[in-house]
Amino acid sequence: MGNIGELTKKVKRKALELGFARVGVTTADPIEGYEDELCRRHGYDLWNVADSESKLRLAARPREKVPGAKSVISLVRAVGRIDYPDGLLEHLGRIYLSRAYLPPDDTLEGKRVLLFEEYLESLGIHSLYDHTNMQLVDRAIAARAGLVTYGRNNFAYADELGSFIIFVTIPVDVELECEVHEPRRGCPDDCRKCVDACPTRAMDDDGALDPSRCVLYSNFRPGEYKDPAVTALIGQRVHGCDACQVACPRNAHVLAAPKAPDPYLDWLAGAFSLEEMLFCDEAYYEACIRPVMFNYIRDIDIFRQNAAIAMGNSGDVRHLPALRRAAAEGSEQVRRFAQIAIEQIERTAAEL
Ligand code: B12
Ligand code: SF4
Ligand code: SF4
Repeated sequence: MGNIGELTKKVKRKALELGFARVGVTTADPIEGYEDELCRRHGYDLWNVADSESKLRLAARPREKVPGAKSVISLVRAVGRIDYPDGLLEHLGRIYLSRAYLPPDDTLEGKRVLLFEEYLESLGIHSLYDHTNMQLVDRAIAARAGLVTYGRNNFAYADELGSFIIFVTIPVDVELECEVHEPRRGCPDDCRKCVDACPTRAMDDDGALDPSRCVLYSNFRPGEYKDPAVTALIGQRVHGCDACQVACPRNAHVLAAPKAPDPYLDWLAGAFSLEEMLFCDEAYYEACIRPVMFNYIRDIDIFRQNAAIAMGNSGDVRHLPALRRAAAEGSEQVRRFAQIAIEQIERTAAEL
């Protein structure tokens, strides 16, 4: 193994060669202030944050969470320059459509990570990255490595890439040349566009998020835990939400820039429909759901429930025949959500 500076340069160069837009390295020290902030916020009960050993709190202590970790490499994938079809953006967040968040090993994005790890190994650096589970707090690590500043909307922004970036955070067993930067927020003091744009009012005036009100949280929870006060506000979104990023002036140049087509997404835009999702079978799941919604949900019934919720929110009477069929034939939870959607559409129609 060469000297630390040379080794770090090689690692960074390889990351860029493999298509990561930014790369930084920081220490495996705990993230200061993170656990206090987490405990101060509402809505994190799902992660059991009162317990100091909870998954989310441990994720801010790299050395403790990942035995043997000596430095942490922060990799950034830029996903803002993809031409996401409007018909899909109505229903899904960009991070999921990009297929780059927590990518499985047998996908193109997963292979990119594996190639990077193979290279590390060839330099005598062992990757301690967990390919399947949340491991460390991505944004705070990237902020300490000097790659990003925060937005009031909680997002991490990498200057001209905006917030449409996804992190892969790789702890390693070697001391590399580390950078340690103070985290900071890069927003004008008087801007609240993100807070105002949130469809579910999930952030307070200063941007502190209540995750239990965030759209994605509602999307991934099973039916019995979905909060009706939130589902009524999520509109057509079945997997994620970009409203607080799209409203942000720090992203305006990314949204206005030329985009590259993604042929799979163009195909998916023609194949995706809420009705197909409502009756999702194995074949439809494999072609249209798994490739963009593989991250959190393992129970196909939850996708069916999300489709019923979006149909109900649309108020569109054309959905009624499909919903009636689902209310008769679906599982208990699908029947329940289909029935709620039918009543919602009938109410909307009666009010017109
Ligand atoms: C749990 C989780 C969720 C939860 C809770 C989200 C949350 N904000 O806490 C739910 C399910 C709701 C969720 C939703 C989403 N998520 Co999520 N999520 C995570 C996860 C696993 C942990 C986040 C976490 O630590 N939360 C706890 C809070 C306390 O930490 P934090 O969000 O980083 O907040 C810090 C900042 O607010 C910061 N801060 C803000 N201003 C300032 C100012 C100063 C001066 C300082 C010091 C600090 C500071 O302080 C906090 C503590 O450090 C990460 C992946 C990972 N392994 O880290 C992805 C991650 C945060 N999610 C991501 C995304 C894209 C989303 C969604 C957009 C998905 C979607 N399309 O719907 C939404 C966005 C919600 C939002 N506004 O943040 C991306 C964000 C990418 C980016 N550019 O920032 C991440 C990083 C995944 C990834 N690998 O790229 N998510
Ligand atoms: S991702 Fe959507 S629901 Fe979550 S905080 Fe942002 S605007 Fe609100
Ligand atoms: S909308 Fe305004 S306050 Fe919110 S993240 Fe963007 S610049 Fe910051």
